[in-house]
Amino acid sequence: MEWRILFLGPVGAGKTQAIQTISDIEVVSTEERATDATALIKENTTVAMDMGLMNIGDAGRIILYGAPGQERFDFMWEILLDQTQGIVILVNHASNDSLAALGSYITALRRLTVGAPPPFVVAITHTDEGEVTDLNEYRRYLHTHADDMGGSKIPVFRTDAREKRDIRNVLLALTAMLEFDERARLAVF
Ligand SMILES: Nc1nc2c(ncn2[C@@H]2O[C@H](COP(=O)(O)OP(=O)(O)OP(=O)(O)O)[C@@H](O)[C@H]2O)c(=O)[nH]1
Ligand SMILES: [Mg+2]
Repeated sequence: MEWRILFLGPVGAGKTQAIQTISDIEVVSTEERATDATALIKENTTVAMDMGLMNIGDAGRIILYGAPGQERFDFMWEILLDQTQGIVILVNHASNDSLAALGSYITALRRLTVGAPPPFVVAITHTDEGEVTDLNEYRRYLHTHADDMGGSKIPVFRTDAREKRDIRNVLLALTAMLEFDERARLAVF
């Protein structure tokens, strides 16, 4: 089985890092030196996409795509969404607008996908840096703002994008969801 999964989320959430952490091949990245507001967050930013690969079991593999976080490259989100069956929304818990950021990606998914949005999970990063909170804040938000997409049943994980085990858990949960999603199983690219 081969799955194609897209990491979406704001600048600095850890999309590129997550793929670098878990990929079994050398990651293809399109990083450029950041300018303007992004430069305050980190040195480099993705301008087109990242691509990696994770082997699962004997026969399976996941092709991993990372989107750019900057909205001026959001045309890439649509292109990448067309190529992928499942989505991980990464949210930087340490930013002061993490719930709004989650909301904007929920809105983007609604806008950019035809019919029901593809299965997705939410991975909260940088929890070691932000204030200690329980993840129910995010679950409540999804319950209220994404009821049409599964709401409070959408899995929310505490994830450090630098930790292999964390990323693996997130991806295995998402592939389990894809197994049950007829559209995902039948997708041909
Ligand atoms: N402390 C801490 N650092 C993290 C965590 N997750 C990711 N990081 C770090 O945060 C930074 C995230 O950078 P990237 O992976 O480039 O972020 P990105 O989402 O690809 O950002 P753009 O490509 O600019 O949209 C990296 O330095 C990671 O090592 C976490 O849970 N805790
Ligand atoms: Mg990146």
